[in-house]
Amino acid sequence: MDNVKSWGLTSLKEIDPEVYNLIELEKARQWKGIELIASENFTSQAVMEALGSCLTNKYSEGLPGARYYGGNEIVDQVEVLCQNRALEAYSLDPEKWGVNVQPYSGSPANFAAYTAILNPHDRIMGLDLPSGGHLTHGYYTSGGRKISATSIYFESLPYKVNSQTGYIDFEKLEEKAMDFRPKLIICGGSAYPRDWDYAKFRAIADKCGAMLLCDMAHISGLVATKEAASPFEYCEIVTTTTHKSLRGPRSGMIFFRKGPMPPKKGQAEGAVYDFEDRINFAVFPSLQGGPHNHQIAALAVALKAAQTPAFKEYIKQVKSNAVALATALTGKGYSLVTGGTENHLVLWDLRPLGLTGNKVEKVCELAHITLNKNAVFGDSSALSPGGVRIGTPAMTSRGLKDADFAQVAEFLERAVNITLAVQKEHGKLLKDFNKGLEGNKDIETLRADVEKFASSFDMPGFDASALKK
Ligand code: DSN
Repeated sequence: MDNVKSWGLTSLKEIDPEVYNLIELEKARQWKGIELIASENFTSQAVMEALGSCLTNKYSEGLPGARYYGGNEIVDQVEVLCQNRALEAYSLDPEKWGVNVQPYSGSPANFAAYTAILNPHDRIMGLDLPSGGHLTHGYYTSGGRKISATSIYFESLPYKVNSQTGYIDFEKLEEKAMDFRPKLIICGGSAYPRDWDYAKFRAIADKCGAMLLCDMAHISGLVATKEAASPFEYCEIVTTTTHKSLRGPRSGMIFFRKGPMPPKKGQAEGAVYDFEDRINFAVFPSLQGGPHNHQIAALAVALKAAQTPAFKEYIKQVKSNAVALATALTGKGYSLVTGGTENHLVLWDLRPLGLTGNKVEKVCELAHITLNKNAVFGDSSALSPGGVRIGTPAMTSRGLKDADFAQVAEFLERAVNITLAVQKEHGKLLKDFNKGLEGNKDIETLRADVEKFASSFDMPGFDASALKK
């Protein structure tokens, strides 16, 4: 057997150069490119230190003070600290709200919340994926194929955005909800560029007798800094990931109401919310095993940072950059869903140009700009959608300001023009189109300009100067 020093105290570079080199390559990719995926961000060195800590070694099934293994006296403190910071970050009264910080990420958090409050085949309504919703809010295809476990285990009926305006169609939602009588309405989405009118959702939920859950994953940094409306005022449950605009590690949280329920007709006097035990039990033992304590510690670090004035400034800049990008793109005559943005993303409708999101995504990728194809309302296929989603959180973390996002819009315009030219010359069929990308000089020039621009900005999380050598 190797001694501990040789297998357990030797650097990654020495032990496994293959993985080490791949990580170095990924660092260079992140540093040299323009990262516009709306759900991504660059987290801090402090968060990464916690993620790479010895906390990964510990099993701790259960909750602080009630674990199934010994040796959790420190891990208990980590989790309680994280819980407290989570409530503080969203200005929640611990008498009225609790939080479970153990979900491994957003999709498990959502499924745990559903498991806690629904029975199999209960009815739910979430924003349709092509309208900007999320898979876990109950997606099935137009052909009826159930894609998400949420639609496999529960009966799901989506609501949509208005096809003219791109805003949530509340009238139709209400009409559908009154017929369908869901037990749960889910608000929140992955590609919705506007703020959420939670009061309207609440009114509809009350009218049809549903609970209201918000998945605030995309905007959790905006909500923490009060730069977006708060779902906590109106929802019974709020779920989130923690690595998007919140800029933490990859993880998830479920917030739930506790204490007395507000009096309501037909409700027993003195009724109290019973989510706490049900949600904790759904997370463990129903769905998960041991919590990822390194993630929980890293999340505590991010939640501390999220309460600083500097983070508030950051989120304001995220929004301002999104407006700058939207203004530049619409100024060039391009079409954005809802005509603009109130949060951290824009949804660019490429159909008026005769392009698909796939092609623009591909050209951008070759030019070292990362964004994703995205359905826009009216699209029938999520696999060949008519738009791209563009987010500002990651590049704002690198210090980009409004004028820099106007420059990003210039790069995007060049990418779109290249896509149009290649499509004109080689045709729409993907295999023909792809031929026009091989050795394309305009893409090479754009890539060089993009890399020069992106690598002039600071890089959080790791020392990019080492990559310059
Ligand atoms: N994959 C995330 C997004 O891009 O929005 C959501 O889970």
